[in-house]
Amino acid sequence: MSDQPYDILLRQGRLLCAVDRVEQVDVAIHNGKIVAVAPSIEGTAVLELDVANQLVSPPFVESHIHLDSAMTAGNPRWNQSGTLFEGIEIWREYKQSLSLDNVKQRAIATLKQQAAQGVLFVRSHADVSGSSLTALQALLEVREEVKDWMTLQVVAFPQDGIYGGAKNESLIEEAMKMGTDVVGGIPHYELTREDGVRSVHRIFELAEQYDRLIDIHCDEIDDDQSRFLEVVAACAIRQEMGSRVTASHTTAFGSYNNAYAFKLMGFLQRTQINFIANPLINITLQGRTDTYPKRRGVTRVKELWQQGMNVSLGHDCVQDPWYSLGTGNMLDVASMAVHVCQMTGMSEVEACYNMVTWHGAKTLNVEDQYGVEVGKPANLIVLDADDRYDAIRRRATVQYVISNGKLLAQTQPPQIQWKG
Ligand code: 17E
Ligand code: FE2
Repeated sequence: MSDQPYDILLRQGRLLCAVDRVEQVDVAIHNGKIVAVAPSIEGTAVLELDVANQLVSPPFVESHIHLDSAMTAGNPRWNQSGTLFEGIEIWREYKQSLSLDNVKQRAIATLKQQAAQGVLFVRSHADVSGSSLTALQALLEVREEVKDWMTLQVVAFPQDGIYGGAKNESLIEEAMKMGTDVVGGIPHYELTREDGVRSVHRIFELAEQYDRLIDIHCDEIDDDQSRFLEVVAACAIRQEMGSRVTASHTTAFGSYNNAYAFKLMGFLQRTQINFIANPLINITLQGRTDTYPKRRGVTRVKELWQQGMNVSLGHDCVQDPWYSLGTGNMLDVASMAVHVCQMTGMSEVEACYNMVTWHGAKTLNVEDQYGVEVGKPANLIVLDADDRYDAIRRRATVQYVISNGKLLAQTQPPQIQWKG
């Protein structure tokens, strides 16, 4: 480094490493890159931040959200049954009157909320079924408009099924040509089991033809006979696409009998596919047709993680027909996973933090751009927390968000004035 000042110097932060270790370091940032990470860095900076006793972490990764429907809760009506399927019907009504500007404005507002809370990588689904590609067009434009501060991947997601409407198969192919990053699907909601199997094959075909990643809403139902995950596994093994493939939700895996689950787990380990669980949403959507005992309706997160599979966590929804709450905070998601998946051991709590950071980066195939390491793009966050456990337990404030080498957002942690 010359005697020129750095752009940003973080002083004495507690750096979270991918392995469960915390080191006290200074971090120097210049021209959008991390240029030094060391116990003590000489020199000055345009902006020096004293982050002693605070946690320096790579940013949160939101690996699964639907930005096209975000912030529409209650429109045109509330989801009374609380089910996935009523949510799809409400969205089908809402999407009749989608406009480009309306989708863009809600998506950008949601992305800003996420970024302010430390999320700098997002994978969003865009519904490409029905009558138009408005949602997709809007999110592709948003991807471009936010690219200086947010990495956004867009999935072509046929909410009504690739074979659930006359035009849907051609719409998803058109979406590939328009430049989506990922091809999606929803085999458990295709009209027949055979259509479901066919849809998975078609998705793999499109991914190969257009050289795209795959992320399928798979078996998001409490039906223990919903078994499209095995079809995804078979295609991933045969096409050798494992790390480029993601199975989202897979909630039926929580209902499979153990003998079948055991066999399936062996197949899955051969695939190296990624999993995304959405515990906030599936703990509320699933189990709705049960009386008691009532199932949790979340996939086998702990067991997949224990078997060495890559599992990340998504928020899935922010104020939409499926889930009316949410602010986009990934620590809410990690906290819910700790509870619902019973990951309360210390290494399990830490794993839940990793599922909203490193594991998400792996799911998105962005590991080469991700991490607080010299030479990488300067994307990092500073949390008002001691470690992973403390961050999740207190849903710690993200005090600084640095994106591409610039301070993007700053939040003051709450201060209690004791008046006793
Ligand atoms: N669509 C779907 O099929 N599943 C979901 N969880 C959401 C939308 C939010
Ligand atoms: Fe979803």
